[in-house]
Amino acid sequence: MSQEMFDKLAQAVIDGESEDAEALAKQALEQKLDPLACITNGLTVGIQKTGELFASGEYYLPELIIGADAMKAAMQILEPALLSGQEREVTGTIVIGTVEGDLHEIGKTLVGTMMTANGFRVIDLGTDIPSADFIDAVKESGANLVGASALLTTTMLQQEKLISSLKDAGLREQVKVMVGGAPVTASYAKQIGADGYAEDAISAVDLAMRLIDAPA
Ligand code: B1M
Repeated sequence: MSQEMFDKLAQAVIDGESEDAEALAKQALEQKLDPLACITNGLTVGIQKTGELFASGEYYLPELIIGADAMKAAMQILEPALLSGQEREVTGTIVIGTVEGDLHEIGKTLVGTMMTANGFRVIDLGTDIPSADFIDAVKESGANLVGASALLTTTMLQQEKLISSLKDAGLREQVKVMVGGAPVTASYAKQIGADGYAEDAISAVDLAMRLIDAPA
């Protein structure tokens, strides 16, 4: 039954049907399906397919936009359910954002939600965030982690810029920097001097725990 729901959620995103996506997300919670599985095995499959159709020229930008809107509509229902089981508190504060020039928010927001669900204090700056804003937020919050998301091959260069800006601001020793996003790899993270790379929201939480030596 869960696979059927995952397929329906994926299709609602591919079709850009926000109302269907929202209604299905509500049904999924009523059926006690795991909200993270609905996001990973349903919505994410749908948005990836949408991206493939865009890349192959079958979909244009409007379809990409309405697909993302449908995904966000369902996430608004599912994400609060991810937070409901929160029990532990860790001593981590993370400033997270999507780097300058990049408007992709869904993955970054999911990472932020999973970090919150696992006891981190999350300061989510949003998208298209210049390095200077990350730095101001680290200074204001005393964060010990910075998370930078990038979805474009052009904007992943901003992750490197952020790391040098943190060095220039004298903050590099204070924070561990983690990077992620579809085009980012572990070797790229190493090359730019990040402390770690995570490929999805669950591994981002594990990585953050390791980086600040929090008990598992
Ligand atoms: Co864009 N887009 N997009 N897009 N878009 C991609 C990235 C693309 C691969 C599509 C394609 O061609 N197949 C392509 C990039 C090509 C490249 O760079 N080589 C692309 C393009 C070209 C563009 C535009 C340039 C299109 C145009 O205007 N002609 C434009 C750029 C705008 C800009 O940013 N300046 C653009 C715009 C958009 C929309 C606005 C329409 C929309 C985003 C809407 C929104 O976010 N509100 C959009 C979408 C939806 C996509 C795809 C289809 C899906 C992205 C997504 O939300 N995935 C994407 C194709 C793809 O990625 N396969 C595509 C779901 C999400 C859960 O996954 O974001 O990967 P993801 O996050 C994951 C992991 O990566 C990881 O954990 C998350 C959860 O598992 N992760 C982290 C992410 N951040 C992390 C941070 C961490 C750790 C892990 O630590 C800090």
